[in-house]
Amino acid sequence: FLPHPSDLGVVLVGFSGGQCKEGVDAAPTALVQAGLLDQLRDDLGYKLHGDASVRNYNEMKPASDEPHRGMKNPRAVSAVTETLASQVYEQARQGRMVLTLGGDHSIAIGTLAGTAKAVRERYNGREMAVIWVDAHADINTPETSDSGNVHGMPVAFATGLATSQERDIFGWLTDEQKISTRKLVYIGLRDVDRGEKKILRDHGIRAFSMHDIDRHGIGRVVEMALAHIGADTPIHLSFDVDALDPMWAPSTGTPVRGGLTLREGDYIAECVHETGQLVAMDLVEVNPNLEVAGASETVRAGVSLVRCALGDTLL
Ligand code: 5AB
Ligand code: MN
Ligand code: MN
Ligand code: MN
Repeated sequence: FLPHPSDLGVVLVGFSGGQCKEGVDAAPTALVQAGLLDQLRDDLGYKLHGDASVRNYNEMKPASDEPHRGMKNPRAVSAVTETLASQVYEQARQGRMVLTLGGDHSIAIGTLAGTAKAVRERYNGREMAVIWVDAHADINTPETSDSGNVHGMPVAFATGLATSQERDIFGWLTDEQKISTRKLVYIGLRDVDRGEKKILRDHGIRAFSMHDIDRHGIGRVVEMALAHIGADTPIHLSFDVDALDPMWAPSTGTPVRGGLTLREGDYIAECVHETGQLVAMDLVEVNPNLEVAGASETVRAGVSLVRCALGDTLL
């Protein structure tokens, strides 16, 4: 029942409305120009599906978009992610692995919704697991968020910890599109807000911080993360490039020092590939307009992470 190994649905999301810095919408074009899709086709042998051009989702602007419960651009982010949910679902439902290139991390509200629903349908109601690799937990509710930026909230909406009655502000999310906090695991955390720490604790969510990686090493941490998920569970990997140390990925909106090395990031991706259970990957938060001197390095790091997750081997 696993995705056909060589079919890949590609979704290119030029969107920056989940946060306040322009430029993260330029990442898909930069990643494509760096040769990512050519490499997936020519080196790794994937057959690519989906729209080959980057869609400018920043154009999806509702007439008025006043903040709601502190959220900025709530209707725009909601409209974009609702569209994305069906795009990703369409690809996943046909048994294709889905690669989404963001854009800021708010887009994961859409990508997770799309794969969660497709996995339930294709695997007899089975719940998928999510590996969230990030410096941040992105599990603020509108009420716990200090910034109002929705890219800090996608996990809260995806798990149903944040809900909404307004259809045009994430009220479209159905139960079959949501994921379980039990099947969620974090790697790389080092900048978690106070309210988020309480949410992680209250719900017993499995999280491996940089401290855990220092203590056990990346090998053991990935082993524990995969053990938590359990074998035979479809995996959605959501990779925020800011999980990497700014030394390797400086061009990102919310960099935090003390992060993963490029090899540790690649290693996580390689191990997820090795499970044979990967059904979708997001690569988000590359912003080529920031720390411009390091932009090509950041893009190259992103290319490397995706290649590793999709089965590139060293030997
Ligand atoms: B990212 C912060 N927790 O909610 C917030 O880059 C940062 O997708 C969120 O991980 C970072 O604004 C969002 C302070
Ligand atoms: Mn982050
Ligand atoms: Mn993130
Ligand atoms: Mn960030």
